[in-house]
Amino acid sequence: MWQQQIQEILSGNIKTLARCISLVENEAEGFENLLQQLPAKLTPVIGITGPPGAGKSTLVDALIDAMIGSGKKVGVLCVDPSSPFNLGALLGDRIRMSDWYNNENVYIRSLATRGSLGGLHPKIIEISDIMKIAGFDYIIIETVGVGQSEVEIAGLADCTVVVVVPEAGDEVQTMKAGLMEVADIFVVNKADRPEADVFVRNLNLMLAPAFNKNEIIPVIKTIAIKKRYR
Ligand SMILES: Nc1nc2c(ncn2[C@@H]2O[C@H](COP(=O)(O)OP(=O)(O)OP(=O)(O)O)[C@@H](O)[C@H]2O)c(=O)[nH]1
Ligand SMILES: [Mg+2]
Repeated sequence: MWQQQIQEILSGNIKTLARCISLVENEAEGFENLLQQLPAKLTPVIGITGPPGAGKSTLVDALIDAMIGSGKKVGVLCVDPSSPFNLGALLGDRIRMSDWYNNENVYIRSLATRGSLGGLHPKIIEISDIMKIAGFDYIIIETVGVGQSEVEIAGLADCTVVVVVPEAGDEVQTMKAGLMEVADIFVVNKADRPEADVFVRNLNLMLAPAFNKNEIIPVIKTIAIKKRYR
């Protein structure tokens, strides 16, 4: 049992991939058996997190564009907070990313958080393990950085990108501590805002203590909506 499905996923069968993800998502009968038989693959996972509305989905959209533009295949997991508060945003994601649904080099899958407030889907690790065998060059996981989710995503991702937006004055100081700690790369999105340069400078100052650990955390300005960075 499951060897046929696994072979199909390995050969890029998206329907079987989708069906097996649902099986695990719903913890349906046999899901543990399937997971036990999955071969291990090291497909790189990029985690995209940050406060609500920072432009994560817009950035993911731009990333997909760049990746498939260079001939890559990409799988995306969006973790939708099930709170009704975020329902509008969920719809927004669907609309923005809908362009990709018919592209054979892109697979986008939304997962509910199942009410675990701010958490990821309880089976996110297992679901990304299935995604890893499906022949993608990259896997992107988008999640809102609330609750403990950014810590969870950092544990799962090979590279964690924290997306923030420029705010006036000392707003950098009030950034959620968890977000500061998990970032491998900071993206200051909405750099079309006039506060962007000051914000980037303050962020770099705030990150300076981390240089003691010999790690430099890049800060990249983007205008995701225009697919631009500098
Ligand atoms: N001005 C400006 N607006 C942007 C930029 N990038 C995204 N936006 C807008 O910001 C809003 C939120 O963008 P999303 O991509 O949905 O943000 P998100 O972080 O995915 O939001 P959630 O998933 O709800 O947390 C949308 O109205 C975007 O059009 C940008 O570079 N500049
Ligand atoms: Mg989003």
